[in-house]
Amino acid sequence: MMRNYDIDELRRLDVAHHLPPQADFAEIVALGGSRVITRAQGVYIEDGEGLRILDAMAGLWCVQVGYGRRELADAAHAQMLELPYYNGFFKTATPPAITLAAKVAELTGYRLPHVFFSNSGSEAVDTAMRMVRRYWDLKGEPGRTQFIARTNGYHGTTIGSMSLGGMARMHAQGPHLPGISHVRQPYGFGEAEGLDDAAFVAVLAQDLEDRIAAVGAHNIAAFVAEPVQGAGGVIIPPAGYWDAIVPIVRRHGILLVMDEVICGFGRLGAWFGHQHFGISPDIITMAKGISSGYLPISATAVTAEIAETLRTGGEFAHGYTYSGHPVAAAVALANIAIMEREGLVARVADDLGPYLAAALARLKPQTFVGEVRSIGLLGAVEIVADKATGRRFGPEPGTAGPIVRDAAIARGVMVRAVGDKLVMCPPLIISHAEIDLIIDRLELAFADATPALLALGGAPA
Ligand code: PXG
Repeated sequence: MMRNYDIDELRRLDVAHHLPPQADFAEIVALGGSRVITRAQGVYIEDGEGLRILDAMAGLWCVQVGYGRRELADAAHAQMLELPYYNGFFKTATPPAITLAAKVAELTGYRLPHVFFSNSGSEAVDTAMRMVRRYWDLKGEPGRTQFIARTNGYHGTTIGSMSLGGMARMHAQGPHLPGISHVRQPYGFGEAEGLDDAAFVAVLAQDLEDRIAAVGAHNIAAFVAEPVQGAGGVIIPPAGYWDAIVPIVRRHGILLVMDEVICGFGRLGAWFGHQHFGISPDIITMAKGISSGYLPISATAVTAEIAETLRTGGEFAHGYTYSGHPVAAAVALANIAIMEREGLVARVADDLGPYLAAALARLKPQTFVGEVRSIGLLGAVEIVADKATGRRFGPEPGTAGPIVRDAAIARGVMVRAVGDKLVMCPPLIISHAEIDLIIDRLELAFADATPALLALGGAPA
C-alpha cells in the first residue's frame, strides 16, 4: 500500500497550521515548509521529493529495530482489537502493562524491579523527580529537595525535566524549577584543556564535591545524569569518570538517577548504559528504544528499597491517562522480543560497535575533523576550523555543523548537528555495508562543504 501525497499542498499546510517541535518557526516558514518524510524501510527514510536517505539517527535516537517491522504493526493491531485502551487508576491494569513491567525488571537483572510507565522521556524524568521527593519525605528527610545535574545534559522539555537539563539555549527560555544546579560535563575534546584522562576526571570529581559542599549534602535529593550524554553531542566520559563520580554520590547519601532514554535498549552494547559502565543506580528512566519509537511509551524503574518506601506512604499522587497504555506496551514487548531473538544487544557490543569505530576513523584525515569518537552505536565527529591548532569555528558553536549536516542530507545520509559536532545513532539492525555508506557519504559531504567552510574562516589543508 503506497500512498501518494500532494507534497506541495502538505508543505503549504505545514506553514499555515503546524508548529513543529524544537524548531525555529520562522526558518520553517522561510523554507516554505518542512521536509516531509513519507515512508521508511530498514535503515532508510524517504522524503516527499523521493530522496532516499540512510537514517544514521534512527529517527531521533530511537528506531532500534529499523523501520517497517510487520511484527510491531501486528502487535498493535491485535491489541487494538482486543483492548485498545484501559487505565491504571481504578486499581486496574492491563496484561501488556504488567508483562512489560516484568520484562523491564528482568532486563535490569532485577536490580530495578519496579516499573512506572509514562509516555515520553520527559515524563519519565519528571516521574523520577517526583518519586525522589516523595521518597525523602517518607524517609523523614524532607530537607533533601535539591537536584544536581550536569551542564549540557539533556533530560527533556517539560518544566521539570528541562530544568534538570543543562543546555544554556533551552534554559534561556524558562520557566525553571528552583533547587537545581549543574556540575561540569565530562567533555574531554572540548573542555579538558590538555589534561590527561586521570587529571580531567580529578577536576570533574572535585567540581562535584565542591557543589555538594556548597548546597549541603543533607539538602540534596539526587544526582541525575545520562550514562553518555546524547543530545549534548555524544559526550563519552573519559576512563575512570563513573568510578570517581559514583562513590562521591554514595558517600553523601544522594540518590543516583541515570537517564537511559538514549543509552537504554542496546545502544552501548548492553541493555542499559549503566550496565555497560558497571554502575548500580537507584532509579533509571527509559523511552525511545523501548518501543523503537513505533509508539510513545516510557518508564521509570526503581530499586526494591525505593518501591518499598513509596509503599509506606499511601497514594503516590502522580500518573498519566496513558500510563502503561496497552497498545504501546504490547508494541514495546514485541520490540524487545525482536531485539532478543536477533541478538541485537550482543551484536552492538561484539560487532557493530567496533565496526562503527573503525569506519569513523576513516574521517580522521579530513581537513576539518578534529576528533571522531564512538561508543557502541553512538558516534560523533568534531568539526574544527584549524586542525593544527584545534581552533573552532565561531564566534559561537553551530556555524559549521549545520553546513556539513545539510550537505550530508543532500548526499543521502541523515545525521544531526549539535553545534559543530555531527552525531549519529544508527538502527541496531544496520549492516557493515550501510555503516560504510554513512562514512562514504560523510566524506562527500565534507568535500561539498569545503568551500563554505573555507569562506567561514577554515584553514586550508
Ligand atoms: N532524556 C534524554 C537522555 C533524552 O535524550 C529525553 C530525556 C526526553 O525524551 P522525550 O521523549 O520527552 O523527548 C531525551 C530526548 C536532540 C534531541 O536534539 C534529543 C532528544 C529529544 C529531542 C531532540 O538530539 N532526547
